[in-house]
Amino acid sequence: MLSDVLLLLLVSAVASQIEIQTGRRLYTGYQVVRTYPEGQDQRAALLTLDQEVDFWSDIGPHSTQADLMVAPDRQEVIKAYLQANGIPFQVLIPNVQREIDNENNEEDDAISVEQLDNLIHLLPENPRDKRQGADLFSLLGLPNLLLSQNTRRRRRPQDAGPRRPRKFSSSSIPAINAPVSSFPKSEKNGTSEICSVTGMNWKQYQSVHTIYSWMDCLEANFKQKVQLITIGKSSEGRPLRVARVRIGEEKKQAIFIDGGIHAREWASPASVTYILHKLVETGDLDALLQVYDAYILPAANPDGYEYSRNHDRMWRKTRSKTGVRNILGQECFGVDPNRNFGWRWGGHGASKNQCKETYMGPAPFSEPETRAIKNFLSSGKNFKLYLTFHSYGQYILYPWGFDDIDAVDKQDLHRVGTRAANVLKSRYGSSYQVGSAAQLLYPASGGSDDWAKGGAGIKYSFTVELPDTGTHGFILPARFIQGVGREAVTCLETMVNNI
Ligand code: 0X9
Ligand code: ZN
Repeated sequence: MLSDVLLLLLVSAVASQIEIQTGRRLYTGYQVVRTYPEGQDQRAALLTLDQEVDFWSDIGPHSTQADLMVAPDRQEVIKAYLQANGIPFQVLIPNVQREIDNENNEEDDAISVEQLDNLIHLLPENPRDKRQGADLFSLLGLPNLLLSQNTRRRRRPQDAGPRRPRKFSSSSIPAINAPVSSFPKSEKNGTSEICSVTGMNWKQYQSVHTIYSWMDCLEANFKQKVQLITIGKSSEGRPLRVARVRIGEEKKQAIFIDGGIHAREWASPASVTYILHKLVETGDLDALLQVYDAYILPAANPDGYEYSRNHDRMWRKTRSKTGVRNILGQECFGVDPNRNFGWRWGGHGASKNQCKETYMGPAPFSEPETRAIKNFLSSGKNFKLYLTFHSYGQYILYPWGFDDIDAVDKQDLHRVGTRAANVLKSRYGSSYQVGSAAQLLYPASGGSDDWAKGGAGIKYSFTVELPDTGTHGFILPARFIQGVGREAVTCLETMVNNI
């Protein structure tokens, strides 16, 4: 009976809407629904929706919330299914396409971290505080109008008088409650102006082309500090480019940071380039560079990122060919890079199905992107910290991710993660949860963090899930980039000071 219903749901699934002129996939009327499963039966009930919805967050054996993106013509039946199974839910995003359309608008004012925080705190922060939002909207399936209205950014009134002149502190770390200004065209030391000719800025999300032009410019203009290294090529032939940032001649112990492993998590490359900007152009992180060489890979999955920019905003994987078609006859591309690393590869949370978002690939390191990172991390550089930025959820995660097993030095990892979370809280008011990936999120094998620790032997290995906690999810409006970038910088600095 259940399988009949599922088959019916499956067969009636519509082909996605495509904007013919641009070849872009549209998400008009798609909703993101946050569900709050209680117990194994409800989690199992959610997992059967696998063919029907796109899970924005995975479900583990202890998950108490999961976000699902649901196509317009499935919403009624999915909500009825949730109700029938007693699973509380609320609509987080009523129209995904509207978020996409507004995401990359350049605005005059960057939003302050305090404003960001106010928005974020409209939602329950702790996934275990599931009653907060759920009771209001759950079983009736009412759209969350309150949230969607309150989280719209208010425009500055026309008659609000002259703007205050913009200021920019030479420090990357604004004082608590200090007004946070937008990113200026030129900084006091004038250095950032040199490479802004490439079109790089943190008011908008940038293409791989712009990011790479800017990196070229950094290398050309900061010869003493920056050297670019191409560590490999993506499936579609894009170079995978690492910036080495070093002060002085002598080789030091090192840190490695990557962004953009998952294509649709745009906050990640934006924040990692922001870190690179702070390392190179402002001198704000020179203290760090007295002790460490920094290796920065801002676009770890450039094919996926470009595909997400140009064709399907919600693309997650790489773009390699699998040679397999789905039941609708469409070719299934790509491997989840964060299921393709070779530490306990192929275990929990990784799919063997080529058409799934968490496809682990035909073999560990089958993807040129993951292979390049592996080879680089194994190249004898004395790495002390591996830091990979993802979004969303505001988590600081450490190994192990493949299973609910404590790392032998879990206490050390937890101490460093907690320190970073505490500083983020006191400086910006932002809440990050800290824990092992498998315990706090869900078990998922083949992650880069597990391989950095297990395979490359880097003791301090972290995955940071950047903001927000679900208001916008993956589609974080560009006005938040600088606030989130500052949080990424603070996270890095605090970790480095505590390892
Ligand atoms: O599932 C993932 O790969 C990461 N979450 S995301 O929403 N960005 O996709 C978390 C990875 C945590 N680390 C491991 N499971 N090893
Ligand atoms: Zn991710």
